[in-house]
Amino acid sequence: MTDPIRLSARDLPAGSRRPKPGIVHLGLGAFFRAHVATYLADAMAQSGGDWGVIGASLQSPAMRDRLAPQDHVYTAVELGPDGRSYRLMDVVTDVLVAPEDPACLLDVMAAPGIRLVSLTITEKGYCHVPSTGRLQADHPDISHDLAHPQNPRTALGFLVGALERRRRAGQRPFTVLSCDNLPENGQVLRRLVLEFAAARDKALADWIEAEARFPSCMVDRIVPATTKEDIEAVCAATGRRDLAPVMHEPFRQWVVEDDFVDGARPDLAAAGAEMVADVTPFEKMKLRCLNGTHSALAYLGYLAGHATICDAVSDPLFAGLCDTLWRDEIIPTLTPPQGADLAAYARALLARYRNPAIRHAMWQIAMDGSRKLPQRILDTIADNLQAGRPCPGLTLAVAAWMKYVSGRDEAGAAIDVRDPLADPLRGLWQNSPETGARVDAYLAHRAVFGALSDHAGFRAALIRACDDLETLGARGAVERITR
Ligand code: CS2
Repeated sequence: MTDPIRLSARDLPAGSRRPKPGIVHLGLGAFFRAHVATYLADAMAQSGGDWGVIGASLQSPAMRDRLAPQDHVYTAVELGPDGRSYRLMDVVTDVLVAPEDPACLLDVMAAPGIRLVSLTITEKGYCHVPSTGRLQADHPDISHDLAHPQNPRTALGFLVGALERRRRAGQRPFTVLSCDNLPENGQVLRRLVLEFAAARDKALADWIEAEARFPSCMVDRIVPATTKEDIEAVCAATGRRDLAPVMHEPFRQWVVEDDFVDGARPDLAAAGAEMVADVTPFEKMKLRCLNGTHSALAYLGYLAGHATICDAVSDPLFAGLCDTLWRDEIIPTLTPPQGADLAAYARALLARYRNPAIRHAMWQIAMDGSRKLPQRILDTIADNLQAGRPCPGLTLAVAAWMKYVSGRDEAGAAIDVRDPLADPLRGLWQNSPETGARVDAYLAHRAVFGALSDHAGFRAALIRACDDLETLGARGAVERITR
């Protein structure tokens, strides 16, 4: 059998015109390529504009090595409950690998044609303290970047370095658009950039504060990690070898604050994005209803033996857990966006989770929990405590995270924990003499728990949840919650 031909720009429809670059995107992961990139492609198809993307990987050459040989073209595979569809994506025009040539990336970001720098660098990429949103000043890469501004490693170092070059050249700044799952992601990033810039040059920080824009946005699309089997299946279906396909659900949503430097942006509304004045109600609804139950299912479902979200919600016990969390512990903390029906939103989420074509692995959602829990679960717990509302389900999810990151499951088998705090948290569950000491050992991580570290009521509830988890197991503890 002949080897399949490698995907390339030759496979694009006749007459396709690759857009000139207008955007640098930091963090060329699957989510960007399956969500933001599809909106950009649709916006340009509807309204034109040179909003091509120069992607930049801040750590690894892997994505560049996969995309460059195929002219940065890749396949976006929509996995519907009733079948698949394939779309060739051509908005990425180049990929840089920052560690190979940081100065080159700084030059590209400072180029006048770049009017937008967007980011999907995951929660840990912000080098911030999750509970306060402040810069993690003792982060080794932050210390390095402050000392070596022409040779940065972090997104903050590149953003401030490029803005400094633009200021020196008398150019307008670019808009900075965080597309990560953080509450008020634009404002969090703005504060971090200003804090970092002020540590270098107060006048630069003042210019950025006055002239740059950092709109917040809410992004939503379930994008499971691409597997080797996915690559082979795409090859069989399309007759082309694509080493960088992305798999995604049909649903997508993008709600963006319309606050761009000189109004310069792609026509995202033409692509179906919602341009708003305040994204807060949308992001809180999504982070708590979707990401909060995602994390609860990931830890409790994994401990109960489920490998994917779909497997877990096919189990009536865990579908019932989601309903209980939405009804009793999450929706009561929300002010819905105007016209939104939160019960209907939750039902739609459960239908999305049930999509049998999406194999969304628990490990993918469970990773980096110390950076995800604050905005997904702990803030919701804090609001419930403030309102005097018990939240045993979310507290049990925290207990399950504690057990998960200890590195051992209920049978004592090792768990491949991927988390910035994996080392200090490993074994914490097993090594504590009794539950109170165990809980205190975790609550000592104030960067995760913030003010909850000192909340007696939360501590008592967490002790009860850990005891249930230890004596009843995840299934038994969930049964007690959802009875
Ligand atoms: C998931 C998110 O991996 C995770 O943590 O909860 O990537 C989730 O799939 C997206 O936020 C959905 O929009």
